[in-house]
Amino acid sequence: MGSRASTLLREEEIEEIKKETGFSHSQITRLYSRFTSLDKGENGTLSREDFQRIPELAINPLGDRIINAFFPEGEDQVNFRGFMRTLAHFRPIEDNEKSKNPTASEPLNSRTNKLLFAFRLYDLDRDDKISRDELLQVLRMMVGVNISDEQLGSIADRTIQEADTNGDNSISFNEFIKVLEKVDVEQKMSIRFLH
Ligand SMILES: [Ca+2]
Ligand SMILES: [Ca+2]
Repeated sequence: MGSRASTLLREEEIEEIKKETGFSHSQITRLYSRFTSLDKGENGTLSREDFQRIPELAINPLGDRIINAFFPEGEDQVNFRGFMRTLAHFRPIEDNEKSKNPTASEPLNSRTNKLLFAFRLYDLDRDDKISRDELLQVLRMMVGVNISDEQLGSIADRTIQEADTNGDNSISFNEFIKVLEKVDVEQKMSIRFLH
């Protein structure tokens, strides 16, 4: 495969990505050129190192976790399709999507899918529960070194106590949703992409 061929995006592929992710044609082609500029190996996929060159991720305390979310389990490369599927979680919900037919399949950028994405940033072992330990790890990444382990521990305990309604000492996805019921997740988890 020549590298020239991999720099072109076929029309059919754009249409498929449009359907799957809700991005517009021009957003897809712009994000594709961003993708290819990050693709230093010029093999049509991104590695973790490629992602680390994105400044917004490099400075984000959860950057490594977010990067991880782009990779299917056990893989260390992501293609453009997979890249777009993950990015779609951050696509703002447009007004005309809010009143959508409820029987249609849930779009990737719906509130529930945004929350699920956030939940998985915590749930490192993917057992569908956030344990005290997993919560502590994320808290530590977010607050830096100014807070003692003891204080962090009590924040984690309190958070779990408040969220945990079935008493298993961990936070399930449903419990997570309830905690964030009043939080404007749509706003917080949206990135304004280029138009
Ligand atoms: Ca877990
Ligand atoms: Ca629980």
